Amino acid sequence: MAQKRVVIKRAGQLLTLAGASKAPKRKEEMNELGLIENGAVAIEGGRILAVGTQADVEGVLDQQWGSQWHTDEEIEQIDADGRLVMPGLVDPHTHLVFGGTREYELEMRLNGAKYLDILAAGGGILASTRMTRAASEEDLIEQSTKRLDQFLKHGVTTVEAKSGYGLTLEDELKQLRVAKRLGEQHPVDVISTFMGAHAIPPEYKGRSNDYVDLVIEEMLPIVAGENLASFCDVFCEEGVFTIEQSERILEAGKKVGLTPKVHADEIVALGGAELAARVGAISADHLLRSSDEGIVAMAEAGVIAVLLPGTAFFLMAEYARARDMIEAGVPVALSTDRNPGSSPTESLWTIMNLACLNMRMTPAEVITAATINAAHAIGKAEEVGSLEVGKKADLLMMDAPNYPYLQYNFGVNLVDTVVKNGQVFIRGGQRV
Ligand code: IZC
Ligand code: ZN
Repeated sequence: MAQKRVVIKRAGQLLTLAGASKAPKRKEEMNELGLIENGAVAIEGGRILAVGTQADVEGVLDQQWGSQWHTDEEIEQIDADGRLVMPGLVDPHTHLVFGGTREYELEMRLNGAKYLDILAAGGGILASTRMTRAASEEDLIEQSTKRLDQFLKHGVTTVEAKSGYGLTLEDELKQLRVAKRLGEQHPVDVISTFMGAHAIPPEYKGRSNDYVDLVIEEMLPIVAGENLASFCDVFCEEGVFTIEQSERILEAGKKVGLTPKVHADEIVALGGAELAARVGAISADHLLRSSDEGIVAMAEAGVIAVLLPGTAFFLMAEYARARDMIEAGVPVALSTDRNPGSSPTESLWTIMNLACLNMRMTPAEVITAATINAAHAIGKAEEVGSLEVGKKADLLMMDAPNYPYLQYNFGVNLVDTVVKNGQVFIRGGQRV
């Protein structure tokens, strides 16, 4: 129960990520994890009541709960026994809700087909669109719940979820309603983004401006009016939406209260990073091909770079220039980009591993990028992403003695325990 009292004791390393709820970490700050040796965390009412060294937390509890709390059977006491304790992971970019799968495209790509050619031939996003349109809300709930279950097992306690496989008003609303229901009924919190501009649907082939008009005039006002999304995102890419079309959509989104996000410079360098800076986007995502000017523009405008190395890996493409971005002062976050085409994984640990080894981010930077900076990228940093008094009690106990170990013992799930809103949902790696 959310009201239950919980204490986690004897954490060998406790990573708090404290002190960055107001602004994301940049540059050298990304290496600061707020590490406390021999730490403890106390939880009440689903929120963090105390966090610090074991001695400090015990002192607070003696005062607040009375000195007999150690033996109180109503209080759940978790002995970390020297293991690592850290915030629940935040995944700031997923395409969680979709029908069907696209495993056959992998072999096509291994045989030389290009991602954008598959899309132009009516496959890719459009294949997922056909399957999503054909699915009922109940089907989508069932399929997406499996993915959320995997996220939870992998220690992800908050995800952003985009629409964009409906591409009609009704089918976009269906996806967003499913995302909302999932957030209500699943332990993982779901934050929604409207992405009607994910592809040009077949009915509008050759008439992309008419589709942009539909997104702006019909979809955006209803999505915002029904409070179904916080953000508006666009796939700004060659053969998909141009810079001009993307800017029109994002500006129209702003007018109805949706904060812009951009799929920027993923495959072709169109100037998506510059666009994100110009429209005041909260994040620009992908950025595999971004220019130096784009990186500087993002640093100056405070746009968060959400990097998705799973996509570079799975599309066999070059990785984003994370080091250049961090050195330029761009706050960097990481995400799975969970989607059926270019990154079919729920393991944010795999993503961190790729970021560490292929983008040369440090073991500390990747943790910052998947917790507090990720929370900033979805406007939730006051609630999640770090272990601080008053924040949601979303935390992980890892089967690891220290944080560098998380990048070292790769390819396995080291999550032992997941606490979400003060309740244990995973214990010993299994759902309880
Ligand atoms: O379904 O292929 N890049 N959108 C933009 C995607 C990848 C998702 C997909
Ligand atoms: Zn995406």
